[in-house]
Amino acid sequence: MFRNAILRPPSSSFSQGLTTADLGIPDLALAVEQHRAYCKALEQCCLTLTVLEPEPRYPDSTFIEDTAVLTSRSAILTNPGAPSRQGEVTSVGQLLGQHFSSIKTIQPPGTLDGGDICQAGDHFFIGISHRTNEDGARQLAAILEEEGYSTNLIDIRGIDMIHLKSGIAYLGDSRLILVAGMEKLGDFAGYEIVPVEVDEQYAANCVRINDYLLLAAGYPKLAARLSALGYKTIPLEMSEFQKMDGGLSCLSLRF
Ligand code: CIR
Repeated sequence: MFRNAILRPPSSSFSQGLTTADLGIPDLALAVEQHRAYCKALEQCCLTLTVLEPEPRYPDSTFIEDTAVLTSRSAILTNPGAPSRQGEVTSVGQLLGQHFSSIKTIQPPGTLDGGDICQAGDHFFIGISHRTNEDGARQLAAILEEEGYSTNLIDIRGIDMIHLKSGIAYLGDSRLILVAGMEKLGDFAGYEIVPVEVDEQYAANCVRINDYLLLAAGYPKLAARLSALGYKTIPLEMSEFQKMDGGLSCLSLRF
């Protein structure tokens, strides 16, 4: 059960963030509107929100998920793999200090982005990507294992994906969403796989929160499949965040 979320709206420098998407320049006003709708959806999921001030010094700071990994036992502050994003962690760490009695930190030369971490109950899939290096992934695995979780590492450097969670999501009930082709990268035995076709890949980054599932709007095949499985989905417009390589999960830290 999640009770809280931390978010940061996009700032005036949003369009200067990192991106590989060739989808044009984001419209800030529309991004702010989409972010508001996202906040409302989290409230519908019964979360209490802490909305931080926009932070123009860090154009990617709205993608706040990358700054920490939160478990029921501790908060682990990351060291984001993109140098332009490493300063985002300080203010999030200060806030998390008010909520968590145990705060740990990924140390350089380890790098790690929260978007590479997928929790599935008491198990964590940890992506090694162009942002999360092997050192960072192993540091996190050691911290989590000490806390009693199991982990396994999934190397996604060979595929065209920014973060592990661009292609995988845990739905609860031992079910995993997986983009076609990813099943051969890791050991997913024991999970029921809900496959996502490559043309709907962006929608794989969905987020189960309590009784609901947040889903990017505009992906009818996955939406139909999830409704048929009984999930109550909340579709959200994400066009402006998609232009900056961001998905649904990266807009909040949930605990
Ligand atoms: C970046 O490249 O770091 C941002 N423009 C997008 C980060 C997306 N984060 C995520 O999927 N967890």
